[in-house]
Amino acid sequence: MIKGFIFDLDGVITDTAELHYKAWKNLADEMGWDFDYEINDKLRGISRMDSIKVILDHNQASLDEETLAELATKKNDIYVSSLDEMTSEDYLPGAKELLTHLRTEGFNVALGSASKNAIKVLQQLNANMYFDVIGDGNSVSKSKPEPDIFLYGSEKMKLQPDECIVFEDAESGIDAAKAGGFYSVGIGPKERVGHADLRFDSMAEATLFEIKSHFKDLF
Ligand code: G16
Ligand code: MG
Repeated sequence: MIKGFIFDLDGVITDTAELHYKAWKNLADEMGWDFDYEINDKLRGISRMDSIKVILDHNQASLDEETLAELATKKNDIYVSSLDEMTSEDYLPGAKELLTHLRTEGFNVALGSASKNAIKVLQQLNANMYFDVIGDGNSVSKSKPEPDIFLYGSEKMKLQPDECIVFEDAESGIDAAKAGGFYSVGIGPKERVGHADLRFDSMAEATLFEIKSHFKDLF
C-alpha cells in the first residue's frame, strides 16, 4: 500500500540543472577545463565534491583534495547567488499540481535531495508547505546511488520503503531508489531513467491519476 512519496528536488520539482551548469561552466572557463551539457548531465543527483571529480576526470587533470574543496566552494558561491533569481514561478510544469494533489489526498511527502542548498531552493519556490520531511545533502553522508537519503525520508515518515514512491530525474537516483527497495518514477529520457518502474518524459505528465493507474494494486 502506497502511503508516501519522496521527491528529488533538482530536475523534478524545479530545473536547477541550468543554474548548476552556468556555475560549473564559469569555474571551468576560469580553469581552462572543457565542460559542456553532456558532462553536466552526468552531475545530476551527485554531490558537489563528486561532481568536481567527474569534471576533473573528464579533463584528465588531478588536484589535491584541499584545492578541489576550494574550487567546489567557489562554484557553490556562484550557484547560490544565482538562486536569488528563483521565484515561486519556477516549478517545473506539473510539479506544483502533483504536490498539491498529494496534500489534498493526505499522503506523506518527503524531500530526498543531494543538495546542501535544498532549503534555500524550497524557500525561493515557497514550497515548504508541501513537505512533511526534508532530507537534503546535510541529512546523510553517503550520496546517491546509495539509498541513504531515501531511507532517511521513509524512516522519518515512519513508512517502509515499499510503501513509498520515489521521484527522480537522475540515473544514480533511480539506482538509489531501487537499492533501498522503493518504487520509482523516472523523469526524463529512457537512456537516463529507463530503469525506473514508471517513466515520464516530464513532470507535466506525472499526474496522480497516471501514477495510480500504473501502480493500481498498490493504492
Ligand atoms: C542536486 C543536483 C546535483 C548537485 C547536487 C549537490 O541533486 O542534481 O547536480 O551536484 O544536488 O548540490 P549542492 O552543490 O547544491 O549541494 P538532487 O538530488 O536534488 O537532484
Ligand atoms: Mg535530481
